[in-house]
Amino acid sequence: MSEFKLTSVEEFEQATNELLENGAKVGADAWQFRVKNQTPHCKFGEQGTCCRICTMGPCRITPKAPRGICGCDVHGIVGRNFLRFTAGGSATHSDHGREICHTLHEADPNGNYKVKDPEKLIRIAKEWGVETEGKDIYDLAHEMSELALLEYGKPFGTQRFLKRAPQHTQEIWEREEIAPRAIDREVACSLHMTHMGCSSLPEALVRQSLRSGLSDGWGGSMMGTEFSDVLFGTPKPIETEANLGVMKEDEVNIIVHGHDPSLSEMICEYADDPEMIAYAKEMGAKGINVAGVCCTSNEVAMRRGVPMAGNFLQQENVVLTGACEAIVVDVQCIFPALGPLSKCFHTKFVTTSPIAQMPDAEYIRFNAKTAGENAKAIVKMAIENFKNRKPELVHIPHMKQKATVGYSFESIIKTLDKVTNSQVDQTGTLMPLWQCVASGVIRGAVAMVGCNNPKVRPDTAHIELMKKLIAHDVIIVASGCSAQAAARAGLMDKRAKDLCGAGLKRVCELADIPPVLHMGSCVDISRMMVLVAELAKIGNVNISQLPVVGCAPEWMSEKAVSIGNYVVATGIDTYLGVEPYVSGSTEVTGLLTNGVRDWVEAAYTVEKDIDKLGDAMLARIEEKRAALGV
Ligand code: XCC
Ligand code: SF4
Repeated sequence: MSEFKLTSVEEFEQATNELLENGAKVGADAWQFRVKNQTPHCKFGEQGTCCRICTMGPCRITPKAPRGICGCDVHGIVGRNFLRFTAGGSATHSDHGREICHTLHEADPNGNYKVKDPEKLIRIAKEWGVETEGKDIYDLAHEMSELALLEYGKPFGTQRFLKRAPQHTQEIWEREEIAPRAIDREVACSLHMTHMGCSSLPEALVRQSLRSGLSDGWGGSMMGTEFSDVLFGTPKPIETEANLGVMKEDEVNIIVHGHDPSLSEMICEYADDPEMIAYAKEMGAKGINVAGVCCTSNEVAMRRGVPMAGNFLQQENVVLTGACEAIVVDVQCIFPALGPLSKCFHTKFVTTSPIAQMPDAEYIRFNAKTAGENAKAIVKMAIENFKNRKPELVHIPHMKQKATVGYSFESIIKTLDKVTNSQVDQTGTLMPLWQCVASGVIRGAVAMVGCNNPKVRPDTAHIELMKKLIAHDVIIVASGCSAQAAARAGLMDKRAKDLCGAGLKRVCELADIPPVLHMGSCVDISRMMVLVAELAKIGNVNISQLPVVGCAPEWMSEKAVSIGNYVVATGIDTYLGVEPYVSGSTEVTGLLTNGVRDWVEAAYTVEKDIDKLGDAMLARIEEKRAALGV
């Protein structure tokens, strides 16, 4: 085996520059150019001080004009904008979860979608108090999907999965009136509260932001994760590769991009179909290669080992290789730029969801009933497009790293049994992890999540922070584009253990894991919530006492704010490397970075200097350890 070396951000950039040169030959645009046209950004937007929720405005707050026409002050305006931002993210994640529940409803032993993890379905059914005895697994699936869908609109009660949290956390949520009710209600309530003439009190707006976030993390996202596992299998450790070098010069390259695994799973099925492979060969290709971008990539990497071509800010790069026959998208994080960009090459840009429709695309409407035919048509279209490739425009940067992925909560527990040094027999629990943390072999854990953002040199923050943290014996769980950054750099190669401090290195060796564990897509941050909940229970402490923090150093989307809010509201301090649009209000900023600690025992820290961000997290972890007396 060749010697192990991380891929550096400089190497990433070199590859990107070559691709931009490739694009220049055909007049391709790219985000790197558009950023220049958009800089400097609007100050009012950046600070959150512009209100346009009624047509008396838009109102912009300045020293000369401290109130909008209705009299709303800057704190009300910033708070309302923040809540709307959160609600957007919460709606998006949760609606993805809803789609999965609908797919579950279509599950059929002879249909497109099967129940691949019946055991998990039964486990959740029992958790929800549903009778499972003697029931056909498909009947149970349909019953569960209907119950799950009711979580979106039920008139009374709170989210079912809240019961997974430790008692103390549940009490906080009740006491602070942030226990999320029906998911759609929290989103609608957020829009209602921010309508002209409703809430302008920062406390009320921030409180609802937490509640709406919680309806995502412990509601819609959690159902999305759990029922995806039921349908497509619960991830187990699996080998894969990451970076643009996973694309193949002599094969049909199909890139799946977006979030919903219902589509990408089907594409993978058909790409493996002997009939399709034979057809590809007939068309002059050696085979069919599926690779992914963004979270749908994480989904199929976790379950099938499908390679990860790149993360968010690499989506244009896959087309710029000139070797992408089709980029097939479902929902979320898809650049509308892909339409015009694809036209510069032979690439087919295929949209599939009524939720994400874009110009300059081929729209093949995908749904659970026709999923098989749809996927087959898409794969065929890509195969037939192979001959249209222009060889002079093909440039695939030969850069990739090995990665072991697939660390669902369940597989983490299984894996950890290998390091158990427990006196009592507690196999199948997080006891080994707790012991590693309590003894100091591992100092703590950081959940690294979120996007790329051109405001940060792409991937630098993710990669540099991870390197620093693992060197200090802090284990990383990662998801979303952060996980892909890690994989592309090589941090999910088990050999990255050599970059760890002695304690973490030992754990990596015993458990045979990389120091950065891929927990999945962004809805799978719900897996991290389950992990901390169980760790707190087994250590008999509160979640907020654990030496664990969350970090989104390059985040950009509304979803990321919704995530941040539920992570904080779960009692986990959260560190951001990009500022949310709240700096215009001292009161809202004060609440988010400090005030909410009185409610939920955690708060946000914003720090744009990567090094300082890392130091702050390490200091917080050590503070928590000291307070625990470990
Ligand atoms: Fe999107 Fe989920 Fe962000 Fe990546 S990390 S850019 S939200 S794909 Ni979720
Ligand atoms: Fe202006 Fe008030 Fe209308 Fe907002 S709600 S646009 S601050 S008048």
